[in-house]
This record gives sequence, structure tokens and C-alpha cells, in this order.
Amino acid sequence: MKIGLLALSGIRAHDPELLRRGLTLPGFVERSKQVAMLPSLGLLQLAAATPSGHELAYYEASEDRAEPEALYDCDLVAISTFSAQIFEAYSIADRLRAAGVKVALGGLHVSALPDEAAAHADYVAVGEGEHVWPQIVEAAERNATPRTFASRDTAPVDVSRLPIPRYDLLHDRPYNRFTVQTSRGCPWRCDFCASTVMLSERYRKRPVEDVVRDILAIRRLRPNAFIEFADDNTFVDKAWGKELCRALAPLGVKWFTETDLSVADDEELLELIAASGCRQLLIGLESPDASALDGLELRTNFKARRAGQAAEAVERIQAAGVTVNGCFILGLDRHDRGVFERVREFAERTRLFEVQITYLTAFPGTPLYERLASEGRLLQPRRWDLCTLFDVNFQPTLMTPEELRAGFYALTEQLYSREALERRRAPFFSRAVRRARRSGESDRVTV
Ligand code: B12
Repeated sequence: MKIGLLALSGIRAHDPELLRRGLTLPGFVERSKQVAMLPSLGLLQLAAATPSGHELAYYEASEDRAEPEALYDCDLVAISTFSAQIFEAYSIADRLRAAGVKVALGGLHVSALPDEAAAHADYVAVGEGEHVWPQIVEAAERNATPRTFASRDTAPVDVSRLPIPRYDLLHDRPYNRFTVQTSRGCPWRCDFCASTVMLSERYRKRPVEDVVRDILAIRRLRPNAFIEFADDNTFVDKAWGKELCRALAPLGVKWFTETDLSVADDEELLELIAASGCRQLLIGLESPDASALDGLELRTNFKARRAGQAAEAVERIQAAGVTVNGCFILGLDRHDRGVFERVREFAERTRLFEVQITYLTAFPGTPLYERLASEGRLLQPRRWDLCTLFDVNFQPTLMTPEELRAGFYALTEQLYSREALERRRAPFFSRAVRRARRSGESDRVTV
């Protein structure tokens, strides 16, 4: 069969006022441009798990009606879904099916809502795709009747035996940032989280040599590729994390990942992270207020327990030569109108190199969604297109939605102006220059 893999690319946000104000600010534009250029690792992973004898091609659509014509020549098209673009994915799927092409839908959104997706697909995949995808391909070959395939009905995916994602399918695309997974899942359960924790229960690490193998495969394609680890929380296991960094160091690769504050507990780990080419750690700080974090992480209240150490941890990581992208969620239940100033103050005081602010967002399938739905606080239920992290679709407790938006707009301008960026970043650069002079190298000054 001719199989098309379709990723929906780009960044989504609808609020016209935020788009007008925020998206022209240097700090905002910078990061958006970088991330919008990531391929879909999920689809490349499926490609690697495809039974032999089929012709595979990777495609992208930036919006509804932007699907490449070539998809209509395929026998089967796999579409990977996030909530924010699900309606676009559904209409593309409807058009393909009307033209006689079989469609399989998988990914985070349809894993949470397979019944909704079934109206738009021949085959729906729930959970991790590595084992169900070959079943779908086989079903499509047999022209089997539409149905849902769930990964929980197959053997668990063994991440110590994942093949190299088919990065080679991207050979003619201009990507220079690529994703690799070193681990899946996270031991913490934050009530809002809609990441890969949704796909499987356990936190699992991959063998370090496989991670290196995947990076080398990317480099064969693009020698100077920047690597983003598509993990939920890379450095949960500190000993394994050190092993990973020691293996990365000789590659001379530049990389980015997401983790939690506990990396700052281990000086040796921080040194290894810096020495192995890490340019940035993204950390979910979520709130400058300990009280707002209480109860957010459902297992051990990790985020509230750690709140008092956040500022020091940021300082320690950045002092080691790695920038921090501190992420804050605005509109948590204990956030009042003073929270915007407290976020600004935290970012200034700690000299956070990068700050990400997003609205509290109820993704389908999360405990947060269930709670807000049962409390009648979803403003427009089932408007999945508003699950962008940049659109308010819930009733906050201590503010009106308008107050939340107004505070967010003002904070966006304060955080992402050129002056604010320079003020926060200057100490990092000066330290980096001093460090480079001491060691006689200059490469590490760039991020
Ligand atoms: C890389 C990434 C991106 C890339 C995606 C590139 C692409 N075209 O796919 C870019 C930068 C474009 C991006 C954009 C956005 N993202 Co993003 N992104 C991620 C990130 C960091 C990693 C995703 C990843 O690679 N996972 C690893 C792969 C292996 O897992 P996977 O994709 O789920 O695939 C597995 C299964 O789902 C399944 N599968 C997937 N698709 C299919 C299809 C079929 C047919 C089958 C059988 C199986 C299957 O099999 C795969 C292997 O097991 C995650 C955060 C994280 N740490 O996970 C956020 C995340 C996915 N993003 C998120 C969001 C909100 C967005 C944006 C809406 C942000 C915005 N405002 O624009 C946009 C969406 C834009 C769009 N076009 O859809 C949320 C999604 C939550 C949700 N439930 O929808 C996440 C979880 C982050 C978060 N804050 O919670 N993102």
C-alpha cells in the first residue's frame, strides 16, 4: 500500500488581542519560530514500526484545506492529533475518506476521545502506537471494517527495543531541529498534564546507547541539527541522567529538554548537563505562589513541596551554564489578580533566561477537565480548538475571564519586550563569557 503520514504543523492561538500584542514581541516570536519547526516524532516512530512492503511518505498540513494533493493518491493516511487542531484533522480526514482514502487517527486527542474520533476515521488508535499501528496497516490491507485499536489490548511497548524513527523520510524538508525521546511518561501526575503520561501509566527510560544511535541517525541527515528531547521529565533518575550526559558529551550536540526542579539538587549532574551541550532546561514552575501549587500534583504534592526552592534552583542551574525556561500557568484556582506581578517579579529576581506563560487549559482526558466540567466552569465545552494554552476557556475562581486575559496581556508585554529580555539575560551572558575566557573556549556563549 501507499501510506501517507500526516502531521499538522505550526502553532495555534485564537485570541485576536493576544495575537496582536504578544506575537510581535521579540521573546515570543523567537521561541514560536523555533518550536513550529519540529517534525512529528510519533509519526516517524510509526513509520519505523510499519510492516515491510509498503511505500511511506511524510506530509504536513498547516491548517484545514492545506493538505497536500499527494495524500489523495494514498491507500491509507495516518494523522497524528493534538486537541487544538482536532477539527482541522477531522475535516481533512472526512475529505480523504470521501475520496476513497482510508484514514487512521491516533495521538493524544483521540486517545482521550476515541468515540468522537470514530465518526471521522476508519481506524482509531488509543495510546502508544508502536503495537497497534501494524494491526491497523494489516486491517487496511484486508479492507477490514472500521474499528478502534487500543494499546492496552496489546503487549506493553518495550522502550528498550524501539527502532530508529524514520528521520530519513524528512530528507527533503528544511528541518534543523529534531525530536528524540529519552524517556516516556513522568512519575508526577499534575492534574492539568496532557502529555505522554496520558498514553501509558509508567515512567520508562530508554537505553542511553539507543538515544545516541537516534541522534547519530539525525546527524547523518542534518549534521548540525539541534536536538529537542520530547520527554515529559528527562532527569527523574539522576544516575541514568548522568550516564546519558556522559554519552552525549563527545557528540558535540546542542540540546534542550523538559525536566523538574530536582536537577538542581545534584551539582555533578548539573555540570554534566552543561558539559554535554544542553542549551536549555524547560521546567514547569507553574506558579510563584506555594499556596497555588498545593494539590496540583496528585501523587505526592511534589510541586507544592518544592515551591520554596524554585528560585534557588533556577539560579543554580543557570550558574552552571544552562538557561532555564520557567513555565507558569495563569488562572490556577488560588491565583488572584496579584499573580501577574508576582510572576514578573520572580522572573526578574531570578533572571530567568526564558519565561513561558500560558493559561490553565483543560485538555480532554485530564483530571482537570473532569473537575472543571463537574463544577460547570468550562465556558465553551468541547471547543477543543481553544486548547491552545493561549485561549481562556474556563471560569477562574478569583478573577473574571476578562481580568485573567487583561493581566496576561500586560504580563506578556512586560516579559517579552526587548528590554526585559536583555535585563534578564545579561547576567547569563556575562557569566558565560567569563567561563569561556577561563576555559579558553568561546562556543558555549551562544544559546
Ligand atoms: C514536539 C511537540 C510539538 C511539535 C509537534 C510537531 C508535530 N507536527 O507533531 C509542535 C512544536 C509543532 C507542537 C505544537 C503544538 N503543541 Co506540542 N508538544 C510537543 C511535545 C514537546 C512532544 C510531542 C512528542 O513528540 N511526543 C513523543 C511522541 C512519540 O508521542 P506522540 O506524538 O504522542 O505519538 C505516540 C502516540 O500518540 C501514537 N500516535 C500519535 N499519532 C498517531 C497516529 C496514528 C494513526 C497512530 C496509530 C498512533 C499515533 O503513537 C506514537 C508512538 O507511541 C509535547 C510535550 C511532551 N513532552 O510530550 C507537546 C504537546 C503535545 N503539545 C501540546 C500543545 C498544546 C501544542 C499546541 C496546541 C501549542 C500551540 N498553542 O500552538 C501546538 C499544536 C499545533 C498543531 N499544529 O497541532 C500539548 C498537547 C496536549 C493535547 N492533548 O492536545 C503537549 C502535550 C504539551 C503540553 N503543554 O501539554 N508541539
